[in-house]
Amino acid sequence: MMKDPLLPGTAAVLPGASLQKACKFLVLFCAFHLSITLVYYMFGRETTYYTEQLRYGHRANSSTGPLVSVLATAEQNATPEPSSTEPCPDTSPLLVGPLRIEFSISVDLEEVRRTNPNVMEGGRYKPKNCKALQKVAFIIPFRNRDEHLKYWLHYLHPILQRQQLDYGVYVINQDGDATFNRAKLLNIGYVEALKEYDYNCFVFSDVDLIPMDDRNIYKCYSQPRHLSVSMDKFGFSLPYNQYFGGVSALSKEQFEKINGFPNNYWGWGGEDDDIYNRIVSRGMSISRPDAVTGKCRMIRHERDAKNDPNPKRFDLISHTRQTMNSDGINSLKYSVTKIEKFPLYTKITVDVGNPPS
Ligand SMILES: [Mn+2]
Repeated sequence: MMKDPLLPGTAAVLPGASLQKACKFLVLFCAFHLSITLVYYMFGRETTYYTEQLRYGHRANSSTGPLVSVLATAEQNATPEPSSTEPCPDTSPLLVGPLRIEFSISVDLEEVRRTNPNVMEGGRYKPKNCKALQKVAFIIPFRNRDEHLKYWLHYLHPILQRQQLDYGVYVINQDGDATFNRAKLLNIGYVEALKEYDYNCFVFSDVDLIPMDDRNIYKCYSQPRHLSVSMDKFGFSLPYNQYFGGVSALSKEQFEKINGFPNNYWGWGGEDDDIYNRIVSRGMSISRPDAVTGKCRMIRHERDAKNDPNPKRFDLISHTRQTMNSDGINSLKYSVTKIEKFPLYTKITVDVGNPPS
């Protein structure tokens, strides 16, 4: 007959020695566990796991359990700043992917300023907890588009911070009402930004283009980068293979290699094709994000006054190779009318002159 071990008195059936052993083991295990917890509490803040978490923000909190969370708070209070000399990771852990972009909302710049407290005067930012991989100047050619600029600042500042860039925003405002000259304004932005800071990358962006995915990193690559590859205006595809308009990025070296951009394209069109020709003629190629990551929206608008299609553009584009050595950053002439530091951007008003009559 089997004995039921749960019946009273049946404990005696177990050998007394093994029960004692089991209890001893349990007590030892508890003591061991307690001491490990204590050791972690005292020295745990030194572990690399923990410093990683601090450096990259606190996204991991929910999955790491209460002990680490408590430590994180304690450590934050003890020392305000972890080292910022460590380079930022290749891929920012802060990216969120696809974004909802709409232009029906109204944007209040005071509110944008409040919600981006780490952006410094003139639209400057650098990550606090790591050293950014690139110093990027954003150059926006501009005239009378304050409404569009509001959207750009509203959407781009949070994106660029998540991309962990050391950056500055430069709005290059063409003074007067002569014919618009986009490429010349871009050249001026390059020169003026370099006077302020040691930028090594330049992103040239139209004021009315907003990326729809923050994985489209607004930085420089081993080849000149075309960033606005999938515009809603063109049915989310490239209008033609050589298209280099909208938003592009060139490193300082790449920009110097092509003598910057042309100064003699007055009015709408052609200057982006000239830039494309310059790049290809110097043996470089265009790098692009894929069509999904590269999606972006353009704010619908009427054609600006004094920016009619340039009738000379086709002739000019066909001679880029002959003209590019004498027309570019080495022949740039302009004067600065005014430099204004706003909380979210630097506005540089310039006189670019008039088209030849
Ligand atoms: Mn436009």
